[in-house]
Amino acid sequence: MNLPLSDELIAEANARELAALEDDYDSLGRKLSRTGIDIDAIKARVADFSVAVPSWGAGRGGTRFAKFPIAGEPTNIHEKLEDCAVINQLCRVTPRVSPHFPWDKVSDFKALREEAADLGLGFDAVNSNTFQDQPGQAHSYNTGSLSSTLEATRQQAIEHNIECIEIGQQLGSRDLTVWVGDGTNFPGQQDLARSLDRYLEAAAQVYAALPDDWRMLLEHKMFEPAFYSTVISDWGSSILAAQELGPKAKCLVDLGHHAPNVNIEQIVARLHRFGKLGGFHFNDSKYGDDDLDSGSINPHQLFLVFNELVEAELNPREGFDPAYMIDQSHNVTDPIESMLSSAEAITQCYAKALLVDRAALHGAQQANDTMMAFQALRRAYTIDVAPILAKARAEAGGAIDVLGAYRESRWRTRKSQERKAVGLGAGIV
Ligand SMILES: [Mn+2]
Repeated sequence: MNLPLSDELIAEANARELAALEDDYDSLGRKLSRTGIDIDAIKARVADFSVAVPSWGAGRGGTRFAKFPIAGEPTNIHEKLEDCAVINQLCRVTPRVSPHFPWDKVSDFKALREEAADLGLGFDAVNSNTFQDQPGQAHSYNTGSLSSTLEATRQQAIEHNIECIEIGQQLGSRDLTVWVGDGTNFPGQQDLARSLDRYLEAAAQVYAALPDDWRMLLEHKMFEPAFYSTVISDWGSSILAAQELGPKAKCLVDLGHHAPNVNIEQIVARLHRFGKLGGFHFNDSKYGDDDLDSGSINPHQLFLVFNELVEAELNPREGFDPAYMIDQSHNVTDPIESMLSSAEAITQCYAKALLVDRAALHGAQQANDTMMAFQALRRAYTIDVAPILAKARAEAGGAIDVLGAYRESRWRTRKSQERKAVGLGAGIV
């Protein structure tokens, strides 16, 4: 393996932090043992946890108004993989990258898989793109893609998704994530029922091309780019489509793709109940699909989502194996720093959910003791689990202080001297 940062840099940074970490870890261990929790067992669960990072998240995002690139930003999939390797080397919870096509297209995918493996990375779900036109494309997606009224356009979208499956097989992926921007901006623009029929018929052809051990993850989104109606707008449309397509079709919940204040943890529980929870995209939002950093606005909601995911782990339904991924847009920060911070926030919420006294919670629920049921969650939420994560990271070769070690590495500055500049322009990602 050929990791991007030097092990000595991480070891030296850790040496300065180790005594304080041991002290904090031992103290937290004594506190948890008083309630019968073995901190080392929690640490082992945390060490097993992982979340994928999106290849496109390695670059700076933007809004439809502007994008402000930074010097040293990755310009192609090879440089994106390098940056993702830096993230994983420091935090040790992001060993897989979710690629996006055609953005990450190369001529030799076997070589790309080896290149990633050499950086300590594998590939997660492949993402198709039928929401924008590519140079030289025969049919525009300006009428939609899988639900377009134009048969040739639908066929092109089907073929693109099947090509993504074929690429994913070469990369070692097992999931195809399908998000379509299809929808309308005007009442009457399209028939609401017939557009779903067209989507289902086209999606069934993609589904038919799935290898036996593959899943098709349907990602719903309430609005944008379409602002009046969206074909797969909510978890209801998503689960109906997944049920119609078959057992390999599952629903993917993106934290940002709902109406404000929707109870997303309940959606997680519902989808799991029917064996249809296939994956989760982590981000945060204030107004809508803002793609803010995970846990930056509402960490308590993130904890409540993980509380349901841990409940789901304890009560698995058929094939429960959710694909966890960060999906956010880094418009004003160094994307590596945002993903390090987000991976930490996500793993913290997972660790806190593991600390919930399930017997106390379920007992209080059964006894209709509302306050004690809530307190079972609150007690876990208020525990500072940072020492558990830091120790798990350090034992896996990562950094105790991930952002500190990253800044010390001067990675971005060094890359700004090697990589060519990214152009200006708008760019929702
Ligand atoms: Mn998403």
